[in-house]
Amino acid sequence: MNTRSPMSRRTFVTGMATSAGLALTGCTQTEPPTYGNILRMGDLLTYKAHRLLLPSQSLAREYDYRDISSVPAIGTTNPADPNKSIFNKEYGPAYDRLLASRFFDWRLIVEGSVTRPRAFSLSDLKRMPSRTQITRHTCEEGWSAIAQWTGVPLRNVLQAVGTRTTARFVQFHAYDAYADGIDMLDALHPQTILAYGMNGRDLPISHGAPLRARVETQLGYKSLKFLRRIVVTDHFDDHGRHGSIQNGWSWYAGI
Ligand SMILES: Nc1nc2c(c(=O)[nH]1)N[C@H]1C(S)=C(S)[C@@H](COP(=O)(O)O)O[C@H]1N2
Ligand SMILES: [Mo]
Repeated sequence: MNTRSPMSRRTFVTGMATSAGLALTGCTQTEPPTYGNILRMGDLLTYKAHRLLLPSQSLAREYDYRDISSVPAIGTTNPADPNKSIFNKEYGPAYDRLLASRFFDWRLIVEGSVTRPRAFSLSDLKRMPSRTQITRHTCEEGWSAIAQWTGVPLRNVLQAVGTRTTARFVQFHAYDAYADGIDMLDALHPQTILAYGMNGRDLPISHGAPLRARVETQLGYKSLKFLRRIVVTDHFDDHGRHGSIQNGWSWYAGI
């Protein structure tokens, strides 16, 4: 009697992804994060499959000027507004003061697993190499929009502060109570930029002034607006109730 049931397609595919993931773990530095929660296994599989199947530096599609569309402003549109649900009591009022100085006193702190932690002014960042790209923003809510973004590649900023060899993640902290992170592969991706310009002008307040992340390889919620601080870490951190997982969104949202 044959006691072995035929392997279902799903078991097969899952098995493939899992062994591929294990193989990947063995050969690269960017081991996938551990969520410690079985419901998050799907994210883990997506992460492993993407990391295995997609060339790590393959570019997201870039568009032409005539493709530029209007872009709705979503989530926090001004961190100084106490009526917003993710208002931060400490940094909201600080943002209000920075607005008054037209971001002259604003600094981006970059620290953590780096050899030369530093605070960058907006003009420091504007003096660094820049990249301009016309890309499609895809929101988890189902809409997408195309805009032109100008900024400094995150990899140049990471070079300037000297990431340690143990560094594996880059965490973004904003002026609202929102924080999120990406792995080193996405952080070093040529299209991952810290944008201070949108459609040829200064980044508008509602879209994240003075500086926002553009992570073109993932869904829109990974592109944090209103950046305040970047922390390079050796370990995974999903930021609990300040992170995307509190919305039921996966930490990894590759597209
Ligand atoms: N700090 C911060 N960053 C954020 C958000 C937010 O509420 N606060 N919303 C996210 C979501 S869900 C999307 S779709 C985009 C929206 O960017 P936009 O307002 O420029 O369209 O920003 C992302 N980054
Ligand atoms: Mo979104």
